[in-house]
Amino acid sequence: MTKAAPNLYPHQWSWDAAFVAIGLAHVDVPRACAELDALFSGQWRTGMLPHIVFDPRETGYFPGAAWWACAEHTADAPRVPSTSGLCQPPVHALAVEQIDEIATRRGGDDERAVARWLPQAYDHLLAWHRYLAHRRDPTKSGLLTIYHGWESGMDNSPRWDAVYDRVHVGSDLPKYERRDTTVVSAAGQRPTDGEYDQYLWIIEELKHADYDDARIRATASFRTTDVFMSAVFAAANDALARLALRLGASDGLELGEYADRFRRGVAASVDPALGLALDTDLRSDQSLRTQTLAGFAPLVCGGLDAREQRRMVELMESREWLAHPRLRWPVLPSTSLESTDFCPRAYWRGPSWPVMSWFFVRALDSLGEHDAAARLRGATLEQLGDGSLAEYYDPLTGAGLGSADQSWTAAAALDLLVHRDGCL
Ligand code: 2M8
Repeated sequence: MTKAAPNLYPHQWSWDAAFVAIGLAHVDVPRACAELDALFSGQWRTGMLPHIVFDPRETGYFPGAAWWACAEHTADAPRVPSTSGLCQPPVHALAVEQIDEIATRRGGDDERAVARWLPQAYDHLLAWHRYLAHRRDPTKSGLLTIYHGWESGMDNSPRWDAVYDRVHVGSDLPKYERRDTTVVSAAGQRPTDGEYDQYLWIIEELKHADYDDARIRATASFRTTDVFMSAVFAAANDALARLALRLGASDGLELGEYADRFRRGVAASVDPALGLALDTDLRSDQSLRTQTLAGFAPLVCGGLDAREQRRMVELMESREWLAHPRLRWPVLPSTSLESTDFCPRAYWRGPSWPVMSWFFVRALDSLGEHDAAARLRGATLEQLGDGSLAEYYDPLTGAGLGSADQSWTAAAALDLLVHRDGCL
C-alpha cells in the first residue's frame, strides 16, 4: 500500500488509494492493481470498503486500530488487516476503469496482467456498490447516508456544522492524545480539539452499535445525506456497468439502475435559489445551505437538463467562485469566498484541494465543457507548480498547507499532466 502521506497519514486511506491507483496507472500498472488489492484485503463481509486499512508497523496515527477495535465488535470486519469502521466516497470503479483502459492501450504484459486481475477486482467493487446501494440508501432515495464527517472525506467542512451541533460528547469519552497536530503544528490548519472530541465520540457510538448499519442508522447522532458522495457513486456505477459489459457479467442492468437512482437523487437536491445541490440533515430533516464546492455535485454525475447544467457551469465560473478577484488562481476553494464560513487555511473550510479540481476537470470534460475543463486543469497545474504536492492550498495566497508530499495530490498531478500533454 501507499501511505496517504509520509508522516501525517502513515496508513492506506480508501479514496486516497483510488486516486493513487489512478496516478500509478500511468507509470506502473501492476503497482496500481496492487494498491487496490491492498485496500480490497480490508473489505468487510458486508461489502464495505473501510476508510482506513492499517499498516501494523505504523504507530504514528491516532485513532489507530486499537481505538476502532472493529474485529472485536463485529465478525463482519476482517481480523487481518485491521481497518476502521467507516467508509469514504467510492472512487474505486473509476480507478479500475482507468487501469483497464491504460493497460489495454499499452498491450503486452500490462494488458495480460490486468485481464487476469480484472474479474476479481470487479467482484470486490460489485460487493462494495451493493453495500452502498442497500445499506446506505435502504429507502431508495438516491442519496447515500453518512454517519461521520470523515465518511464524506471533507471532514470539518461547514456543510456539516449543523449536523455536528447535534453530536453531544459524552463524559465517558476515554482520554486520548492527538498525533496530527504534532505533525502539522501550524495553528488553525487542522480541525479543533472540540471537533476531534466529536469525531472520536461518534466512533464510541459506532462501537456501541457493534458497527451494525441498521443499529447505527437508528441511533447515530450524526446522520446526513451526502450529495457529493452520492454523485461519485452514480459516476462509479456508470463505470462499473461498463466494466460488467466488458467482462460479460450479468449485473449491468442492476448497476445502471443504481447509476440512474443516484443521478436523479443528486439532481433533485439542487436548490433553485442558490443554484447548488444541498445535503439534508436526516435528524432534523433540514437542508444544509452552506455554499461549498460539494454543491456542484450534479456536474460529477450528470443528470441536469442542458439549461440547468449551463447555469451551474456559469455559476462555477462566476465571480462567486472561480472568477473571484481574491483568488490566487482560478481554482475552486472548498467553501465559497462569499460564505461567512470561509476560512482560507482551515482544512476543508476554505482551502482548495487538488483532488477536487481533478473531479471537476473530469466532470466538465465529460459534459462537453472542454474549455472550462482546460482552464481549471491549467490553473490547478499552476497551483501545483511549486512541487510541494501539498495536501491543500490557501486559495488567497497559494501557499501549500497541511502535509507535504501528499500521495493523492501527486496522483492528481500525474493524471492532469497526462490529460494536458498527452503523455508524461
Ligand atoms: C483526511 O481525513 C483523515 C481522517 O479520515 C484525518 O484528518 O485524519 C481527509 O482529508 C480525508 O478526505 C483523506 O482521505 C484523509 C487522508 O488523506 O485525510
